[in-house]
Amino acid sequence: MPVEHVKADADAARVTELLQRDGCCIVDRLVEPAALSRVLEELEPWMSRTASGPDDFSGRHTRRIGGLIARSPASHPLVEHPLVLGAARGLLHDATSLHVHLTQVIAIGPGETAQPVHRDQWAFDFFPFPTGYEAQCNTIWAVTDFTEENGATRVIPGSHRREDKLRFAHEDTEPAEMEAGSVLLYTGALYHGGGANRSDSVRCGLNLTYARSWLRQEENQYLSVPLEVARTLPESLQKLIGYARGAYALGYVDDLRDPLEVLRPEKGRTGFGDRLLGDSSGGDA
Ligand SMILES: O=C(O)CCC(=O)C(=O)O
Ligand SMILES: [Fe+2]
Repeated sequence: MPVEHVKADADAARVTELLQRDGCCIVDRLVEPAALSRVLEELEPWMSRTASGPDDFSGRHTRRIGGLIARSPASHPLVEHPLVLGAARGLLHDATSLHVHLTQVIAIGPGETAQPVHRDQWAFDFFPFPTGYEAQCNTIWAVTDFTEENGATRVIPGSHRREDKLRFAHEDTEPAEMEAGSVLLYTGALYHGGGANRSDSVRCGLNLTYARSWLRQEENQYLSVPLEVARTLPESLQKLIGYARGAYALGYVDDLRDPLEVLRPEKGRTGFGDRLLGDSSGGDA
């Protein structure tokens, strides 16, 4: 079964519906490709000195560059893209809030072999989440075109409902082919993996993932984003990277202070429990 594509004017509820049904979907040309190449330009100082991965999972011909919130202001509108966040919140609707889980450019070089097929939620120490329960919502934005030949992400639509710890062969997977500017969304339970790159150019993707904010972040945002940079971010992004409680009492600072108060002391006490502050949606992060 190929991956379902929707147009850029699709609403978040439709994307959530597809994530629930298939575990993945592609939104075609959601942004101008230039919005993604700007991220690469900002990351150039780090890209050029980053080595490729040490093992088959990271990819021996693949370079991964993280810390995008601090290093790439151009990534911020993508991290906070309303359609993506709306779809992610729809998928994880019963969580008090969600937070950024990781930010990473994945540049798969020529000669790379296929990454082992996996579930991203295995990062949570292989905790066996019940079938149908999603812990995270992931995206890969196509910075370059994604083709079968250059290593488009391989996915198994519908596999988010399968048993845990299954092994799959290449023939079981489909390439998530898409034009630059498009985004693949997939759930934490979807089986997938980076594709082999048989072309002579680099396949570049921007992996931005979100998780229920009671889970530990894969990329430590408190240390990846220096405090002086975190202080300058818009409030919505501060909350989204972790300066908000993950539930009523989760992540408070010293005397039951909200983490946002550390970045924004001028706000005074923001209260204890977003839901008690007249925000019936449970906060915007
Ligand atoms: O780069 C890709 O297409 C997928 C990478 C991936 O799934 C991962 O590193 O967890
Ligand atoms: Fe993955």
